[in-house]
Amino acid sequence: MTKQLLLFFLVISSLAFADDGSRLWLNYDLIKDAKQRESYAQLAKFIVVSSDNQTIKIASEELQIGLQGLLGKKVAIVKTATGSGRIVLSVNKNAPSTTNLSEEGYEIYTEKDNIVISSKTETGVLYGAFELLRAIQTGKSLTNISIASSPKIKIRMLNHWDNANGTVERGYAGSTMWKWNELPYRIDPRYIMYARANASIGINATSINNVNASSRFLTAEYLEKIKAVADVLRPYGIRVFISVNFRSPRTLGGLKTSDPLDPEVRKWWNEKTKEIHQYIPDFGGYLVKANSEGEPGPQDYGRTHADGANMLADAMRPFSGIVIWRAFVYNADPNGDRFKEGYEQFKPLDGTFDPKVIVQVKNGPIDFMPREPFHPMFGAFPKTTLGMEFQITQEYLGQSTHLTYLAPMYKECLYTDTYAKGQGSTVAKVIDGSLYNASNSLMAGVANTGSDVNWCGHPFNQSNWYAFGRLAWDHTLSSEQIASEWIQMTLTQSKSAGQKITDMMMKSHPVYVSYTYPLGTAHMMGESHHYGPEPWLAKSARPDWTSVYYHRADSIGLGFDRTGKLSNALQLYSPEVQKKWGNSEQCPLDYLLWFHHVPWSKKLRTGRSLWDELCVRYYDGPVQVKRLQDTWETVKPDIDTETFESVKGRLKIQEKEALWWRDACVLYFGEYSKMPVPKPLMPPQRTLNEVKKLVEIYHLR
Ligand code: GCW
Repeated sequence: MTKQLLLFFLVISSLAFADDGSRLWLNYDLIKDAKQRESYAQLAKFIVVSSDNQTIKIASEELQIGLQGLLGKKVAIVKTATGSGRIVLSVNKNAPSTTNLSEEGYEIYTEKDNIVISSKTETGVLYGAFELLRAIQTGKSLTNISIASSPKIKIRMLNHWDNANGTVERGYAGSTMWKWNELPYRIDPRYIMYARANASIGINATSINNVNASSRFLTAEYLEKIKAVADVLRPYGIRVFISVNFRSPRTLGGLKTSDPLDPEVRKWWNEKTKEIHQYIPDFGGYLVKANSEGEPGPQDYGRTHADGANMLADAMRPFSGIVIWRAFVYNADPNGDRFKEGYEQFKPLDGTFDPKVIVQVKNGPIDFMPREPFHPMFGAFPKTTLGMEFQITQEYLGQSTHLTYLAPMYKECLYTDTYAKGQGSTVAKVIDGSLYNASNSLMAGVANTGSDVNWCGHPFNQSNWYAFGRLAWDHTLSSEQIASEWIQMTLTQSKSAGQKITDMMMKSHPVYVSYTYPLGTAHMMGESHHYGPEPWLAKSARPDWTSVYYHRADSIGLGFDRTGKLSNALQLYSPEVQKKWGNSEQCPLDYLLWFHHVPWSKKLRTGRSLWDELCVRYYDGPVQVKRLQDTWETVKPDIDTETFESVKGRLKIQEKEALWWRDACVLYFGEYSKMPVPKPLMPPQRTLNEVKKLVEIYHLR
């Protein structure tokens, strides 16, 4: 064989086996260990279903596809079977096994060499089927398996920021996955993959369009399209929501106003809501961004957020859906503090929202920064149901090129104590409804899906979708466990490689923060595209869209004093939190500059001055990225070639850009501190102007 021919065959065979990432964590690759395969096969001879319900059919077929892949053999779906090795799917409201389960909860147990998946609902059985597959994918023993699980949060939701024109706001994985031009006539098979992936992690709601919403989504033409999507997602337990533009009564209905107290406007929404239900009988409800970043809202008519939300809740009254009203609002006040805006605008409204309304609050008070203190609204609104909004898409977190695993960041927020009702009043308890006995609960994640073959751009970005869903189901799961599950289901069956990759993932968020926003700095990214460093940004359409507004660097020091002199934002928190963060000597270093303006030469508890500590962290970031690269090299034999190369290339970009962040910030802040980069660190090899030029390229038209 000639060399060329050999090369050709090599390329072809590697393509044939290449993993393009399209199957996400449901790749169901054959279990390599034959013994283990055989032991599972003994317990999986038949899938027994006695109902022809569509969701149960989906559950049984998923088990069949999964087992076929994992065990390499076809397991028959039957109505009855005798003997051992049956996997029985059972929906039974009154079975003793389901008594302590919520509607969507499930139990998996063994009964005489058979495995039973039992739930009060079909969707619960589907979740149980995925759990059983996950147990096999992650190599768990099924002998005497006994799992009972109910979701901690009721609405576990993805928010798509997808536009009618096919783009995705803050999307880094191609264009929208919704083919608006083809719907309702063609159903892209990816919708089914999307539904399976979501159901596998318990996501049960999705808002399909951008919160910067076009009224188009409420036209009959689009409702037909959305209906087609809802019909696909329904049997997977997923309800569809629509983001609405508050001005729709004017733009779409031809009314003179969209004032929420105007009877004509109310009538318009009532009728529109009825009309939507003709297409989508189980419509989830509305998601609204109002009076925020130029979007219309009730304040345009001198009304409050509650007036707006309650009007929509009224329209939803005859139906089971709800209204999700976002608290992401802020005005451009150069002398104010954006940190306080959401809290201050909503606080007087606590107790005035309709029970059908959930107020959706971003995890932090500014805007999905790589590290933010928890939003002060959590714990301060006993009479309002607050939902959590996390961002899965990595707007400020390296988009599609930096490896950043977000479960630790989500958990850091969820497990911070608000002290609202004494010690142990964590954000998680506010969100899951247990702190205030709320009847509803919500965790939403801004989706990172797109038209890319692998859905999410960076292969590791899939893990953030996965982690979000797992935590929305059960926020007590550890970040390590979630990472390790995802790796085994997606990347490799090798235990040692899995351990190394878990380690990489667990380090990735702190590493990212280290070279971008150490010590509690925030919002210093490039204007509008939000990528790369631009700490010198001083002019923008709004003062609170600049960088200098946030870092407040001057000849004395760095950081935003929120203890009272410049802003009293700290007072929005309970006294215990104020005590923890309000004293610059005790404030955790990760949050320090969120709350304090610290002199450059001030000695921190690390023994270094602020300036030295800042430099040490900026310099450590790129070094750690190199370590990630080194570790990645060692797992090469255990990873699919295409995935391996894709991550390897991205880690190279990440290193280059970590150095870019480091040099930009160290050179820029050095102009204020007037202090040298501490030895043995080497000062940057380029000038501030050279780094600024790199950023200018981004703004060239
Ligand atoms: O994070 C910011 C984004 C905007 C986004 C806004 C929001 C949808 O830069 O693109 O708009 O937040 O959450 O409403």
